[in-house]
Amino acid sequence: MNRIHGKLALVTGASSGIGEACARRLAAEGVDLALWARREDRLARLASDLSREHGVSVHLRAVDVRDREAVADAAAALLSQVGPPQILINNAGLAAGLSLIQEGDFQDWDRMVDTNVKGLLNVTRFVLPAMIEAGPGHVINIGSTAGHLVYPKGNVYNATKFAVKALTEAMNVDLAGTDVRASSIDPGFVETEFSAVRFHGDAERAADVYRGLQPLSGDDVADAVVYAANLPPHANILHLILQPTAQRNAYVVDRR
Ligand code: NDP
Ligand code: 8X3
Repeated sequence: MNRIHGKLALVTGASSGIGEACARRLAAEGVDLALWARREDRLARLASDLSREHGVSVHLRAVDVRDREAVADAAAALLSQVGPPQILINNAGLAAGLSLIQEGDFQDWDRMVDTNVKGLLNVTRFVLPAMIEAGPGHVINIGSTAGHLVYPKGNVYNATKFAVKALTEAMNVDLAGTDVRASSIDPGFVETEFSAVRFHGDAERAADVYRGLQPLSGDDVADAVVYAANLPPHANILHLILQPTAQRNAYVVDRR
């Protein structure tokens, strides 16, 4: 049963990877879209594909979620031109670097905290009040297995994803008395641009992350997102951990 047809979903970080896959999967279910990311050319191509292939309406905006004023403007434009989304997918995020905490790079730390935590908060703060008023609604945060178990040199990235886990739980508590629910979908290794971004464009090092195993695809994660979004209003996934079968946990990775 399709319970999301005709709804509006705001997807942040829709220009690649998991966010793009969510946009494609949601459009296939007949969900109208608002797509945010910094690379507007990519959003424009995606929007034109999706409206042509699925007949959904797509509203796009170049937004850096770290820029609170830009997020406020984008949210105001969305709410006045299209209306409140019923589904908010807080996906924009990244890892920058992989180093011991005593050797960490301040710029990498700022990028991760400002995007994964403060960016998610910026978007949520400017969009959620209208979602609550319009209800029912669903906030789906993209967390990570990195938010359940730390790994060596993951330190600040781990901390941001532990924060996403905490914020998902906090949202659920604070949303009591409303018709909005909050979930996190928490993947392990997904082959996207994530590792190339983490290693500052070092493609060989990025490819090595997925060596000898079949990682998840963005589509695998999008399936989980749609499953959560499509649950009836009385049911909610709080956290859904989705790993490649070969990634038994952060430490036991079955590479063949
Ligand atoms: P990608 O690098 O492929 O996609 C990241 C997306 O986030 C891009 O669309 C990028 O768009 C957007 N983004 C990054 N920074 C900003 C910003 N400041 N403002 C707006 N948009 C931004 O990686 P993934 O698809 O893998 O990552 C998506 C989410 O999934 C992240 O939160 C990541 O932590 C999480 N995740 C990823 C896993 C993996 O193994 N790949 C596993 C678990 C979780 P643009 O550059 O155009 O702004
Ligand atoms: C991304 C998964 O294990 O590379 O969140 O941190 S991992």
